[in-house]
Amino acid sequence: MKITNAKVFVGGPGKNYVTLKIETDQGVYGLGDATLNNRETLPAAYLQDYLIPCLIGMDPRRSEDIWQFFYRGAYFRRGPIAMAAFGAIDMALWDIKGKLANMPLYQLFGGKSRDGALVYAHATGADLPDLMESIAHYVDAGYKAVRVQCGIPGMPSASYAVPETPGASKHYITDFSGIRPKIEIWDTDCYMRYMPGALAEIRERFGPDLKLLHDVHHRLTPREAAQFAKAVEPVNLFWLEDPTPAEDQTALKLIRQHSTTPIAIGEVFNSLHDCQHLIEQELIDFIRVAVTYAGGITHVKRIVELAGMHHIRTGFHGAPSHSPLCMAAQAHLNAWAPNFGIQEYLVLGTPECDALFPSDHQMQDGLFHVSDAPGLGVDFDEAQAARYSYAPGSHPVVRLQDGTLWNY
Ligand code: GCO
Ligand code: MG
Repeated sequence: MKITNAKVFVGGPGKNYVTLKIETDQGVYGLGDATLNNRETLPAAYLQDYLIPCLIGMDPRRSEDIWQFFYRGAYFRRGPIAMAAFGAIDMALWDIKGKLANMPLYQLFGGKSRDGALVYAHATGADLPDLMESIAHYVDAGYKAVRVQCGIPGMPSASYAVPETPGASKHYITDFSGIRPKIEIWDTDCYMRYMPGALAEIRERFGPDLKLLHDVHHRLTPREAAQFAKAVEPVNLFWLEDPTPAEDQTALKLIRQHSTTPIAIGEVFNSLHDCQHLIEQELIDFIRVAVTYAGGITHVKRIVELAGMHHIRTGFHGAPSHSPLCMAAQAHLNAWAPNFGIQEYLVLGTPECDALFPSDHQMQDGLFHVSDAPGLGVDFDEAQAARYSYAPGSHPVVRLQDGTLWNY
């Protein structure tokens, strides 16, 4: 069996999905996602210029050897661009494997460990009352877990992922007005003074059962993060995400020494080696890698298994930038993983997105039910894809009030 062709598509409804389609001499094809948010053309070029020419003629069933060929063969290993490109190939090869076996991928991993996988939605508000409304909306829709973010009084500009005016938008959307980023101004004191009390009010209003998550988005120093994690302990968060930038992994030790608030980290990691210290030292509770950014199913499965040996559960990244293909790959891992925790979930649901990526994955009562179709269980409509093209966008850049550059 041989790979005969591979194509890359960039674009989508309000997103720049990078979709790989691998075709074979037996008519079976596989689909993979290489969407690296706001840097989408780079994994697309990596695939197009360097990987696809080598892929043609390979046996698609040898997904392990192909992964090793590209990873070890690259010499300059790791990094989000290369790993997203390898991830897309790996996902597509697993998709082909599932179709050849006539089985959904979770069966190839070892079968289901649960019927539905717990997901969390993003509730956001320009201020606390606006956030309360957004949370109530998700609770009414049956969600059992919600990530909560709101505007902070005194904060010079809208902080991470929240709309500027109440009711403006319930989702954080990439700014597609061009490559030059918007500037956000951050004030740690305002955040530290306000947010623990706001989280306590949310817990008070929604009771003990609702799982509450909060994302600090790398904004605190280790000492501030330790203080914050300790202050919010009575709220009983499901997790506190990215309290500090995770390059300095010893920082996590200080947080652990001061608090039992569960910590989730890893959405910017792209390799097992980025997670290894945090996992082996048991400095986190949830690992947040995404199948796309971290080299595909083959590599992420290794991360999940290492995490499981250290009581760490999964909480795969599921920001709106991930295509339904990445979300499907994660859904199959979620159905299988003995140490599954939760899945961030925002992607599916618009008619345009469903038309581009038809599937019968189902969300019900806050649980994700993976499709039983062979492979990933998501298709890709090339005629629909022709409607879209790349639109340059960027993440904001964050500065402190005195102009000092900070972490987005
Ligand atoms: C999350 C993330 C995202 C990131 C985005 C960057 O928890 O979902 O923090 O919102 O900001 O993925 O590209
Ligand atoms: Mg995050």
